[in-house]
Amino acid sequence: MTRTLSPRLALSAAALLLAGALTPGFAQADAIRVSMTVDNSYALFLGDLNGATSFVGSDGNWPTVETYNFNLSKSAYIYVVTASDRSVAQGFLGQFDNLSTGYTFYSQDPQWQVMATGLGLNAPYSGSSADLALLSQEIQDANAGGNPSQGWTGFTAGGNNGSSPWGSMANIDAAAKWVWYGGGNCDRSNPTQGGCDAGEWLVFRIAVAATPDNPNPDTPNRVPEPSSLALGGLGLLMAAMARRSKAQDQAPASRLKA
Ligand SMILES: [Ca+2]
Ligand SMILES: [Ca+2]
Repeated sequence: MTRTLSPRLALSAAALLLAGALTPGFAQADAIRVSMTVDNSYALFLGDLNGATSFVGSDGNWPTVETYNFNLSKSAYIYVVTASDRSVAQGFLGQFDNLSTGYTFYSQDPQWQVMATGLGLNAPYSGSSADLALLSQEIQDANAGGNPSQGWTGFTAGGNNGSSPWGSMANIDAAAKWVWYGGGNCDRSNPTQGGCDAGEWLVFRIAVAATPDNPNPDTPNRVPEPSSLALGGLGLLMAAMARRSKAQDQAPASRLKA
């Protein structure tokens, strides 16, 4: 005896699946909280392997830490566009908490990649279609091994949160380190110190599905490691960013130039 699903029942099941997948906060998307700052400025985007699809926020004041919350699927990427003033110091400092799994990682975790566009000023710092297109084009160029950094490469870690000239940044663990790209005329051993141009603007990125054993899950030779997702992401669709909490922390009492 054979049984077939009635057309009506099949349609209902499909509709339910679709509704679940499209609902923000869908149970399998992970809630991520990011607290970060950049010396001197950044824009935070979400996207996939081949481009940026949504703008989260930006800031150009290094003494403040900004906190953002959003839900991400396993296939998502976080992109951080950065630029400096080529003066005193430069760096990206951040803490990323997966509120769904309790996993925390920092700006210096090895799953991060960085690339230098060499385009200079006018980095994409908004959610305009032109900025999303520009960033996506540079991402695709880097995916193909282009740009001054010859594709995505490694960053160089500098001092911990609390180190000079910045001092301690609120809402970020002391274990987090300032990082930058050791390109251009920067000190290769510690590009966060001394004003320099690493081939800006730069783009940092991390795959939600990245793990310490498999930092680049979408590269052709990947070996899937589904058991220990760095962000623990299990969602099917990016549920997009939710809100930027204005928990902008106070600047240190003495505002050093950096
Ligand atoms: Ca800031
Ligand atoms: Ca600077």
